[in-house]
Amino acid sequence: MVVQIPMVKISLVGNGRVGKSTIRNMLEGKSAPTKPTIGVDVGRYRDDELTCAVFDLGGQDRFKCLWQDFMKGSSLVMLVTDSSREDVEKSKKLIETIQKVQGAKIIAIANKQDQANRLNAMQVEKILGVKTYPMVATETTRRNAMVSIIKENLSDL
Ligand SMILES: Nc1nc2c(ncn2[C@@H]2O[C@H](COP(=O)(O)OP(=O)(O)O)[C@@H](O)[C@H]2O)c(=O)[nH]1
Ligand SMILES: [Mg+2]
Repeated sequence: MVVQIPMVKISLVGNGRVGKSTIRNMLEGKSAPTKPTIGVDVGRYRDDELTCAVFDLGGQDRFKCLWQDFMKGSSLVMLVTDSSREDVEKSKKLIETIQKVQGAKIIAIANKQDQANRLNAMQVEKILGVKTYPMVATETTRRNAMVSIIKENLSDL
């Protein structure tokens, strides 16, 4: 018997160059991207328990007007920040737009924890007001950790 696993939609949002596409590629088992995302890229993650479409939304300001439409139907929205104080403060302004997505759980990823002068996940969480997880998206060994973060937040829907 073939068991159908439902497809779950996940959206990655955040400012430009914070690591959204690197996270999408990491989930797909690919190495880091070199080109900026134009509009939207869709990745796919699949294992025995979970199949998901990972929407990676271009972070440039000119695409932000499209976000709300692209995020529709997401079970999980991950707000990605590079964990610099400047970017975290900027990201805080995005929370309101994200909160308009009906039925989506919202979490934040405090990426680039390998870089100097970054806020840790707890500090980022205090500023953004949503559950925040530390990440280094360029380290492929963190892939399992990334998958666990997703599963943990889908299971309590
Ligand atoms: N040092 C470091 N660099 C990262 C990390 N994640 C992504 N990058 C780099 O940051 C740059 C922008 O990443 P990208 O995924 O294209 O950002 P996006 O615009 O949010 O999609 C690339 O050069 C990545 O290799 C990380 O955790 N640590
Ligand atoms: Mg990108």
